[in-house]
Amino acid sequence: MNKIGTYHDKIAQAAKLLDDGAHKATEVEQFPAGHFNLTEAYEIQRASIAHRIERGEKMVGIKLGFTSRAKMIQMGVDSLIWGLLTDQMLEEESAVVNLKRYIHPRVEPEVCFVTKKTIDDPLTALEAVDYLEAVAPAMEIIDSRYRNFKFTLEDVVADNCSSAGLVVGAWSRKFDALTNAGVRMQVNGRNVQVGSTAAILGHPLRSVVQASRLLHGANMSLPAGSLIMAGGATAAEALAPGMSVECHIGSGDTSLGSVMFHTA
Ligand code: OOG
Ligand code: MG
Repeated sequence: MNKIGTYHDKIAQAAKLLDDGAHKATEVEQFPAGHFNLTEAYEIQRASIAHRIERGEKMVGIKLGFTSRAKMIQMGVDSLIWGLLTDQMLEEESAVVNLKRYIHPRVEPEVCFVTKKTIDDPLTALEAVDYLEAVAPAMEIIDSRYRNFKFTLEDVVADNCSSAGLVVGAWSRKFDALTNAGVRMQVNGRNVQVGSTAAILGHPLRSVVQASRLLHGANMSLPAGSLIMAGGATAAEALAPGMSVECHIGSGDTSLGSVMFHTA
């Protein structure tokens, strides 16, 4: 087999393995150290998403990962990463999330934006708001396909940054409410994670700036009406059946509101 054939096989095989893991909710082994580099990891990610699209899933946006120190420390990875979101990942707000379709899910408090114009050029922080339709409190359900949720930077990128589910609360245009707002995630009424929106790159709008740069660098454009998940503000918490999970962002008049779901 020629060299190019071998290279493409490596990407295709890893993508198939990870997509199978995600599709069937089964763990996969971490790849041997150095099996692929970061550029190849993003190729594997895109090839695995192609399998989802073939099954009829629709792209709905992008997510950023490791935009906060809390997340970097929890997972031992210290570079910003990004992945793609499909409609199959959307879980209904205030409804019951069936954990059977996940492997070992965790939840983290986030902020979600929806765009109103195509993003295909790098944006500054000042420009970013012009490209956004609204913002909402959100939670991401991450579910690494790797055994014991253990991975390297390359592994997690190939695995579409552990993307698995997301729950989005009520939309508003309260972009001002995002400056150093308190973030509280509760399980069955008890605080399990507390933090601030400032933990997300200093301000969640910076995630939009980073997203625009990453998209531009990858020669991709993000259509109007797409979601951008800004990244976890705190460490993630393991999910189990019988939980009511709620996330509050801000308080009083400047509150962005809250978002919740139950597990079964
Ligand atoms: C990787 C995904 C990171 C975030 O918000 O930082 C992420 C993981 O922790 O498994 O989604
Ligand atoms: Mg996340």
